Amino acid sequence: MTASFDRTLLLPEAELPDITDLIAEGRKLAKSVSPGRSAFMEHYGVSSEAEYKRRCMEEGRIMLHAQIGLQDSGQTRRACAEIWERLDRKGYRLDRFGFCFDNSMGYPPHMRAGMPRGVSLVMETEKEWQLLTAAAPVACHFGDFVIGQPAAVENAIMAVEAGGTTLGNLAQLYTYRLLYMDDDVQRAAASVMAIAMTGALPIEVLIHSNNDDGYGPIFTDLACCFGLALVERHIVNTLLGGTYAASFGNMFRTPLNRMAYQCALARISDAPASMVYGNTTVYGTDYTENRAFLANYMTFDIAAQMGQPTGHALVPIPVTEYERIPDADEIVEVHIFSNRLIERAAKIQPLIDFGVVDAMADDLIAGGEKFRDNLLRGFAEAGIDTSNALEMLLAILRAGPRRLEAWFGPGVADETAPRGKRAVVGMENIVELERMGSDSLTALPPEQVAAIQDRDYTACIASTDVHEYGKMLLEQVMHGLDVEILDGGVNADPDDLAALACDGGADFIALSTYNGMALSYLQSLRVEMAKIGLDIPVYVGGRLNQVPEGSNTSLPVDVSGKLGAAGGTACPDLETMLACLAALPGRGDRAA
Ligand code: B12
Repeated sequence: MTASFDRTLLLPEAELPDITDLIAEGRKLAKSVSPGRSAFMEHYGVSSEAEYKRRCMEEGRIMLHAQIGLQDSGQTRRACAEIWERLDRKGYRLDRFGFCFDNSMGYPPHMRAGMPRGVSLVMETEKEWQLLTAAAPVACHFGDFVIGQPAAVENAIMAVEAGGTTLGNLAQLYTYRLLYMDDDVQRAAASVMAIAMTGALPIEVLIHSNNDDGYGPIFTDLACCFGLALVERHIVNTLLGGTYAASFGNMFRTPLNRMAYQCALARISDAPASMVYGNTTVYGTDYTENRAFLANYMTFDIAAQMGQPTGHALVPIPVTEYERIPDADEIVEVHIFSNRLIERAAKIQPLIDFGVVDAMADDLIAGGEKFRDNLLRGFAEAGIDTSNALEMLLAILRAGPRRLEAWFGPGVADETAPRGKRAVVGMENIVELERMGSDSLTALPPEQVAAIQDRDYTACIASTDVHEYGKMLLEQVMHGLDVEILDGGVNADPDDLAALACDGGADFIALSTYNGMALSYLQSLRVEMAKIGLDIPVYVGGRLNQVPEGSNTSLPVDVSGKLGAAGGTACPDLETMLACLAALPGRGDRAA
């Protein structure tokens, strides 16, 4: 089944930037870019990370990646050097560092100063990029806020000139909309140019796309996620002359799904891939429990790499990750742990039945190819030029995951399934989320249920950033309590959100926030609400923290205690908000 819609639904513009010009401009730029040499390149005598990865694949070496998320670039450099040295002294090798760039890095350089800052790394000068790649002989993965962002071209040039040869993150084009940046055409065009530029460089550059950062987590069928990776590969490799490298893992809970996805990627790609993230969604506040999850997913990821190397470096996630951004000690600890697992894995790998993994990989490939073919046919029938990378990227971005799945998903029709189709391979997080929602509803005292249902509430629900699960959970629970919902979307701008709540007659705003801007966002929202005379409760949940001005650790601190004074109600959990809602005066009472 394919969709039936018209081009103007997704591409209403009379004219878009000319794709031939964009590609030509990108290729011309490549001539003026001088690829730099990093400490990693000098140490291993390679011209790119891809070359190094191929060498490791031949040697059967399992590569490891550490994600580093401090805000200050000097502290980041010192942490990189320290982590590498401490592991080296133990006889262990760290292959790559991934830098968690701050979302403010996605704005074009001239706009950055006045834009909201999150908790992650900010690089102000060219020198800082150079110093970062010189800090340790470890490949530098510029995986976030480069490709897919308004600053794609500027950031890609900086990265390549500093010696970076893996750049991401194409999937973020769809989901990492920056606050106050509405121009998705510019964002997609900049990404097209940057990718075309990398394809014309004299060195090999991988275009990383973390499938979990894009629409992956919102699809209910993993085959759609794989299918979108196939579409992206077509866009990057065939339409733009770049080299696509798919990444995944944050959202993948079961070893079988992890192994099968890795195996399916190995079968469809001839270039080395970037990295497999550890499963971040499974962690909670208990470090001992987290260690059990860590050992579980790492063991099977290692076994999968031993069976079928893909060039993916594995990313063991520090056990503190649920609570806060991990520090150097925690990163060193998790790498020692993982190196010991690698040493032991050779004895486990032969015990695994790879036939089961292969069978699921077959399903993913068959389902993914069906998704890709449905999408290419559906877009073409709608009048979208499927040989035009800009049109393709924009159409995907604007269609969104729910429509893409409903239109092109490979599952058979099933009215009871969330998107009307039975998943080929179910997404565990969506299933888990639905379980959380129904548990919450079941556990709610009947008098609270009755009180909320009685109130005839309208809720305006939004997320301040890309994290959508908290919002989805809120929607499910509000729906279960007969609360009408105004959808404020994700990456919601404070002014748009205030206007939506006001125009839609919302009784309250429920805000989910994760990027370490809980307080500053609430303050901006209250300013916007005051401008239009709106005074309703604002419930805030998620990660209620922020990096304090002038912090010398650059780690975020809890701000829940300050939200009340800023006009919000801090909600450590759903129950806090539900108790407040049951106690609020009803519509009739307020009118009177
Ligand atoms: C899933 C996830 C992602 C996914 C999001 C997928 C998606 N489309 O939703 C992806 C991979 C895309 C992602 C990206 C990023 N992430 Co993230 N992510 C997470 C993760 C693993 C889970 C969060 C989640 O959704 N949980 C599921 C929800 C349902 O459960 P919960 O959080 O426990 O929420 C409970 C309550 O808080 C409540 N709740 C939630 N919201 C609300 C709202 C209201 C009103 C109420 C009443 C209740 C409520 O509901 C739940 C049940 O009680 C956390 C780490 C972790 N294990 O928590 C990091 C985490 C939130 N991410 C983090 C970061 C830094 C990022 C990035 C900025 C990294 C980067 N530089 O690229 C980007 C975001 C960039 C952007 N543009 O916004 C940090 C935040 C750091 C901080 N503030 O201290 C965390 C904590 C990881 C870490 N330790 O570093 N992430």
